[in-house]
Order: sequence, then C-alpha cells, then structure tokens
Amino acid sequence: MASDPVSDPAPAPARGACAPRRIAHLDMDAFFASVELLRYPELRGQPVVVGGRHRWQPERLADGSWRFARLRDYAGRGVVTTSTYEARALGVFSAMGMMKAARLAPDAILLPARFEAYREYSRRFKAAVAGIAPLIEDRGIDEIYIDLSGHAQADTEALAREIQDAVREATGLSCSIGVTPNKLLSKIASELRKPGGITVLHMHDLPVRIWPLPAARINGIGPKAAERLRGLGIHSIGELAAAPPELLQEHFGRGYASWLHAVAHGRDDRPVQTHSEPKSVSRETTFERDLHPRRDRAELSRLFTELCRQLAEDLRRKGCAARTIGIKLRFEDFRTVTRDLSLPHPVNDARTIREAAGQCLRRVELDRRLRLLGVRAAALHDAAEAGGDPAAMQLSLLDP
Ligand code: DCP
Ligand code: MG
Repeated sequence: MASDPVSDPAPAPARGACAPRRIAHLDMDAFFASVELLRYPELRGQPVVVGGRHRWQPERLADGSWRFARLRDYAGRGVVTTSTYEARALGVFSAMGMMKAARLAPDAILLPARFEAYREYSRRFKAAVAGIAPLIEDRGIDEIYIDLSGHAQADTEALAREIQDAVREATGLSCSIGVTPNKLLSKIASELRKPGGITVLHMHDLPVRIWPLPAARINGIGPKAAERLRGLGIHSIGELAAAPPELLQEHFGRGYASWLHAVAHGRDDRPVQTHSEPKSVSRETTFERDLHPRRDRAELSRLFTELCRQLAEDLRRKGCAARTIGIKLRFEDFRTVTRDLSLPHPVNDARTIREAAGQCLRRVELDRRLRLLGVRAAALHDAAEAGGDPAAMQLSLLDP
C-alpha cells in the first residue's frame, strides 16, 4: 500500500491585489440520474432513483423496450445515490435508505449506478469548460471552480451562459453556476437556482441573499456543527455572523470559531487551485479494500498518521514548511471531498501536521466507506520560517 508523493509546479504570477475576483462554482444537475436519462430518454419527467446493485439493471425485452425495476421491488439495505428532481419532489434524496425511499415513492424507477459512465461524462464536461475558461479547480466528479477574473468577457452572466451551453453541447446535460468574489460564496450560490440556474452575487448581496440561509449551507459546517450551532440559537448564516466571537470560541475552539466568523461574513481568499498553482506537496493512498470509518478506525488512523509522517519528511527533504494542511477523502462511490486549514505559522513536523489534518477530518461527515485518503501541504515557505510558537499552535489546534 505505497503512497505517492505528488508535487505541483510553481505558482502562476499573482494578479492585482485589490480587484474583486470572479470565481465560478459549477455543479452538474442531478448528475448520475441525468446521465441515466441520456441512456433511457423515455424516463424523462419520471421519478428515477440511482442506487442499489447490478441486479436492478433494466432488462431488454424482445420488442427492444426496457423493463425497469421499481423502487417498491427493492429489498436490501442500500442507500439512494441520487435521484431526479421528480423523485426529490416526493421526498427522496441522496443518502436516504432505499427502503424508506420505496415507501415515499414506490413507483419510482430504480437504476443501479454506472460509475464508469459518470466518470466519462465528468471528463467531457470539464474539457468543455476548459475550452472557454481554463483556470479550473477539479472538486470531484460533478463540480469545479473556475477563476473567471481575467476572462475577456466582461458580462459575467453571459459568460456563465456560454459555459452552460458548452457543457450541454458536449454532454447533453445541464448544470448550475454561481459566480461571486470567492469559492465559499460561489459554492452556496450555485445551489440557489438549481437546476439550470445562474446566480451572480456581489459582496453587497450578502445580507439579503446569503444571511437568511441555514448555517449548514456553508461548505465546512457539517450536520454536527450545525446541530451545535442550533443549540446556541444560531440557525442562519446571518445569526452566525452576528454571534459574539467569544461564544463561538467557547464552544468550538479558537481555530474553528474564527473560521466560522470569517465565512459568515463571506470572507474567503482561497485561490482556485489549478494544477499549476499554488505549489503544494501531497501524499495519498488508495486502500486495498474500502475501509469503514468506524469499524476500521484503528487501521485508518494508523494510515493517516503514516501519511502525515511521510508528508513531513517530504517537506523537510525539500527544505519547506507549509502554512496550509489539507486532506482528501474519496468515498466508495468515488465522491471526493477535501478540507484544508490555514495555520498561523508554517509547519513541517509530523505531529503538528497530523493534528491539523485531524482537525480537517472532523469537518467531514464520514457516512460511508473510504477508498482513498490523502494529506496535502500547501502555501509552502522556506523551512527556516517553520515553527513560530509550537506550544501555542498545538493548543489552538487541539482545542475544538
Ligand atoms: N452522490 C453520492 N452520494 C451522496 C451524494 C452524491 O453518491 N450522498 C453522487 C451522486 C450525485 C453526484 O454524487 O449525482 C453529485 O452530487 P451532488 O450533491 O452534486 O448531487 P446531484 O448532482 O445528484 O444533484 P444536484 O442537482 O442537487 O447537484
Ligand atoms: Mg450536482
């Protein structure tokens, strides 16, 4: 189970410091289900659920038509991978137990997942976007960030429309796009007018468009954090923005509290990480078998610590230290999530890296088996700058 070091080339030159950025987040609409509808167009307009095993594969009849399984035929412990908007209208969503879904929508069509096809469509839509705007950060199978800041087309709405058209042309699929000054807000904005929507927001739209939304809409506020916030009477992003910083610190620790405060005010200066920027080093490993977050906890923890140790070694060998530590997880369904944490000082020792990575891990909902785990160091500095006050840093890392 060897892990591979991955190095990115040097960063691209920085742009002007004060111009607001134009960052897009693009997310495919009902992705897996929509790919299935390309294959079975006769199912358009019907509730369709993707999930379950191969045995639910449609059967080809003598007259060339298909016989589809219905959700009511299902028996087992599987969960819904995704569903069409018609199925969502009946209350059926991703991650819901299939038996429960069957009670809500017994007549919905059931199709097993075909990951190979989804990966192919994923490659196609990303290539189509790259033809128009090449500064792309790949966020997994159905979403990307695009840095449109330097794009010649000044009309953001028209540019987003052009991207949507190119995606549709290349794949037959629709997507939704949010464009705002940063990744955090764009990720929220792309969801506001699904399916097929374009939402362009500026910083001054924050109070009206973002603050009324539930805090859990922020990528990085998981169900557990959202529940703890609700316990403090904080439901919306606006309430989070207005919360006293001391209250947040008391309940979430210094690091996460200051992050909560910043994001509630729409602040996020993370760059769109195309392959050429910024410089980073990472280690990742794909497991021989998918590991369960609880049952294989000891094994996962050992591998995680080992990756951090190797990453620390890579950094020291390069004479570097990192101010950002991130993790990457890929679940059994190939959904990939990443989280990262910016530190007050550059670090390159295994223990601090492990603690920072552990803190990132706590921001991910571990609801299914894992096939890959990775740790990444970015915002690299000269090793001479590493350190700061290690004692203070460890405290701030450990306390949430
Ligand atoms: N997926 C999954 N398990 C989940 C959530 C999603 O396997 N719990 C898969 C199926 C989705 C794909 O990832 O099609 C993309 O996830 P999204 O959250 O973007 O969901 P959809 O694209 O299906 O719907 P939406 O239109 O809301 O984006
Ligand atoms: Mg999607």
